[in-house]
Parts: sequence; C-alpha cells; structure tokens
Amino acid sequence: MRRLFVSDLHLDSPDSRHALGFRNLIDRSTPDLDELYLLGDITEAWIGDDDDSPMATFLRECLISASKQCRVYLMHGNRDFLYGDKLSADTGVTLMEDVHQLDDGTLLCHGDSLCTDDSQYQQLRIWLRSPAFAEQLAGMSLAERRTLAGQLRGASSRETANKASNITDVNATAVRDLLRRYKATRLIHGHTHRPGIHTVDGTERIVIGDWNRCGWHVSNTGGRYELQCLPLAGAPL
Ligand code: LP5
Repeated sequence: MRRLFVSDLHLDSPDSRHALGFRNLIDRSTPDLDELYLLGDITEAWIGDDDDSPMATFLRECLISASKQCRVYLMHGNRDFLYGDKLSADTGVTLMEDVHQLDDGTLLCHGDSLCTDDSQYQQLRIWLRSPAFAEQLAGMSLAERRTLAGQLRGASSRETANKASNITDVNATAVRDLLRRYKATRLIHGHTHRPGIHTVDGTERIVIGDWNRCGWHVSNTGGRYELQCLPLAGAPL
C-alpha cells in the first residue's frame, strides 16, 4: 500500500509554482500510488462547487486526472470547507469527514479544530459552518461570494499578524483528547504551517507544512511514515 498526504497548497492560480508542483505530483506520482489524501486548504479559497475561475477549473482537471490513477480523498480545510457533493461527482474524489481514521489507526484532520486557544477563530468557524451561513450563501452570486471571500481573507490576514504564535498552534490537550477518543497513537494534520514530527507519551503527531519554498508531504510506504519536502520546480514528489 502506498499513500501520500498533502495539505495547504493554497492554490490561487493555475500558473503559480504551487500549481505546477501539484500538476507534477498528479502526473508523475499518482501512477505509483494507491491512495492520495488531500488534507485541506488545497485552494486559497473555495467559494462553491460552481466556481468557474481558472483556479477552480485547474483543480477539477487535476482531481479528475488523479482519480484515474489512484483513489483520491479530499478533506475540508478552513479555506475550502465548501467542497461539496458536486465536486466529488464531477471529479471522482471521495470527500472525508473532518476526522478520518485509516485502517492502521492513524488519524487525519486538517488541524484547525485543534487550535482551541484561538477562540476568535473558533467562533468564526462555527459561524462559517452554520446552516444560517449556508442559507445566506445559497442566495449569493459567484461574484458576491468572491468578494466576501476576499474580505474574509483580508480580515484574517490582519488578525493573524497580531496573534501570539502559541495561540495559532494546536492545543496539546485537544490533541491528546482526540487521540484518546479514537484510541490512536498517530495523527497527521496541516493548517499550522509548522512542519515537524512531535512525539509525546508514545504518540506521534506529524505536521505537514504549507507549500511555500517546497512541497511538504507525508509518504507512507509499507507502514513507514516520512515527512518530506521536495523542490517545487518540476521535481516529482
Ligand atoms: O487562513 P489562515 O491560515 O490565514 O488563518 C486561519 C484563520 N482564518 C480563517 C479565515 C480564512 O482565512 C478566510 C477564508 C475565506 C475563504 C473561504 C470562503 C468561503 C466562504 C465565503 C464566501 C463564499 O480561517 C485565522 C486563524 C489562523 O488560521 C490560525 O489558526 O487565526 O482566524 C482568524 O483570523 C479569525 C479572526 O481572528 C476573527 C474573525 C475575523 C473575521 C471578521 C469577519 C469580517 C467579515 C467581512 C465581510 C462582511
């Protein structure tokens, strides 16, 4: 079984280095994979499955290509929590719940729900995922949703610039509680943009980094998990 996990690509245009790196991953790596896991924030913002922007079209094409090579699993992130059944039907990917457990017990999540010290964000998260907000969105045009997404991104960038770094990291108790609830000893997540492997009391937390200077990913071959970061410019992962 060969699996690959990525998150936090933040794709915003089909012409970016990140997009080229993602395309390379799809073209060169998925033929050798059994499963590809996309753990959220694959796009800078996803405003709905009807998005007709070049970025959205590019993502759909990538997902369709990948699904022809291996099973593809897609999780919501805090910026792309609006992936829905239409995207899944259009591309062949399987949408995952916010927490997903693999057959070896490993837990997968985006990571934002574990940042419980960031109370302002947790309030925003509840609002953005509420039925009332979904109803509001249903009455908005693509252009209106695009504008709102831009406003939210702007507000978020201003806010996070002033937050202490411990506030925007995961809370240790939230991690421990999640692992206990699922009787798991390994967790893979993204979101915090702090790649690394943390071992605490016999548990392992692997944090995938964001795609910035290189493409962070976790590979799992024959039961062994490795956190790696390879150059984005044309290299296969
Ligand atoms: O995204 P990132 O990593 O920079 O920051 C996150 C938290 N911020 C968010 C907000 C998203 O970035 C916005 C995403 C918009 C795209 C999706 C749009 C789809 C629906 C809308 C349109 C169709 O998730 C940030 C965390 C940080 O991670 C670290 O964990 O701190 O949280 C915040 O910044 C929240 C603020 O602290 C509080 C809320 C400010 C929002 C104010 C609302 C303004 C509304 C303007 C429009 C009327």
